[in-house]
Amino acid sequence: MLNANSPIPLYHQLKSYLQDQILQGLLKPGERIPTERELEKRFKISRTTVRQAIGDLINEGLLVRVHGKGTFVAQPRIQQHLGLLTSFTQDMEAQRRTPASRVLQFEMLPASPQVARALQLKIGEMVIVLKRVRLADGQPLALETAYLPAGPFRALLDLDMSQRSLYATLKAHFGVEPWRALQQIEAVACPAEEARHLQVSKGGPILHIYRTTFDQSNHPFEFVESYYRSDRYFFTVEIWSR
Ligand code: 16G
Repeated sequence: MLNANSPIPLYHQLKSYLQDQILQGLLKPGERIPTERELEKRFKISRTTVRQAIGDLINEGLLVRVHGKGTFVAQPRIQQHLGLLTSFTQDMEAQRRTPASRVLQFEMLPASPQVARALQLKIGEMVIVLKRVRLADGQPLALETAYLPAGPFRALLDLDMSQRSLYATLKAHFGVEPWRALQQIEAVACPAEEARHLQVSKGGPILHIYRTTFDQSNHPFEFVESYYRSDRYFFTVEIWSR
């Protein structure tokens, strides 16, 4: 029950109540929460109060509203540690999710100035372009376009990359392992094509990530431009004082 005499605003009390229900697993991911009318009746509060609490929880990513269907408990986000150089496959397996890829493009093309600079190639030198939708338990999470120098990695094109991890394949076939990477992250409005592949709204928030990965000899072997669903990821980084 909510306490109308408490100095804590009613909307905040309702919000805490719903948060607790989610944290305790009484309301489960994907489950529909009671309607505004039901909450209004059950707690004897105004529609405005209910809307304010639910609106806050939607903004915080704990609830999602599906037009015409209701408001649901959001899926827990993927926790990603930014200090660890791992592959998508490793990340998903560590979280007991099943990774999969849908290959959208896999071919050899001349390097653009941006790709050439990142891979320390000449503009127009051939690179392998591998564009994949990355899924976990069947849900699209990211769209990644990786560029690798065609010189050493041409034989990749003979492999079926919808079933493999790129990093595991590079290690097994070419003896190349990621040693360090430089990553940049920015928030952008999701472009139309990416929105379609990721099943998010066009123009909604999305994380745009660039990664250049270096091998054991500190030579760049991949440049990746990706779009990560900001509603599905939560990044953590540990920082130290000087
Ligand atoms: C990660 C990397 C990507 C790399 C991929 C390989 C980012 C933000 N992340 O998703 O650079 O190509 O792992 O994954 O770029 P895989 O070995 O599962 O194919």
